[in-house]
Amino acid sequence: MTIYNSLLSKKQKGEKSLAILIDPDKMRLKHLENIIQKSLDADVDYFFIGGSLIVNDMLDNVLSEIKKACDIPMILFPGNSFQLSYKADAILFLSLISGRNAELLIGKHVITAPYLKMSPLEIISTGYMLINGGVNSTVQYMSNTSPIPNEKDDIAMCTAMAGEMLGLKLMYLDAGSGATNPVSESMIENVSGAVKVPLIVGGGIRTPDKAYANVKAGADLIVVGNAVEKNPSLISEMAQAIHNQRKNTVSV
Ligand code: 1GP
Repeated sequence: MTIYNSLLSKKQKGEKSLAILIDPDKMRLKHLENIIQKSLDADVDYFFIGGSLIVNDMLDNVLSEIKKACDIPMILFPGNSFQLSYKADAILFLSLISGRNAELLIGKHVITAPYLKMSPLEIISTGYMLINGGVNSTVQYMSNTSPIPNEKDDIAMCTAMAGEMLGLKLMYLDAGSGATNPVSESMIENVSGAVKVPLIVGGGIRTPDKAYANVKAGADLIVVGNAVEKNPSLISEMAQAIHNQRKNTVSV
């Protein structure tokens, strides 16, 4: 089964997933081993691999290390069009639909399309929506776009609806890495009610309680980076919060 089809079937069953975000720039291999082991123990569903800048040559190394150690699917979450590798399983083909920078809506896609066409990667078109997380995020600066204000649920809903109508297969609400204010439950509830495609939520999620509140509000997949980078022991608590919701939903 493809990764996308597994996301769809989980959504149908009300099962929720956790992805751990690994930024190859920040990751030392010793630390990576620990994150992989804890992810295996906690039954983490996916690894997202990416960062706004990748300034070293760690991308391929990180992918090889994960592959050697486990079968958890590796999904590229590229901060720019150079962050490509055939070693991953899939790529989020991101269109920054919250912004009005044509390069990030279609321009870079034209440049990377021939490479991706030849690649074995599963390509998952994704409507990427940057939400104001209370700090000037790297994505905001690098993309030269304004995020959607965090209380404007209606703008987020209409943006997601338009993205779905354009054929995008996933929606991603991101408050940006290290956000002080993660995406609100109210926005998650409104956006998840407005579209049928699976909804990813990330940015500034630091506690299992917030992860739990997000899946309750309608998120299908929670992405956590910084918090587990600082404290890998959080992985099991995060997974429990998200997967317990899974059990509760199934047994209803
Ligand atoms: C992925 O940007 C997030 O959506 C990750 O954010 O590093 O703050 O968890 P954190």
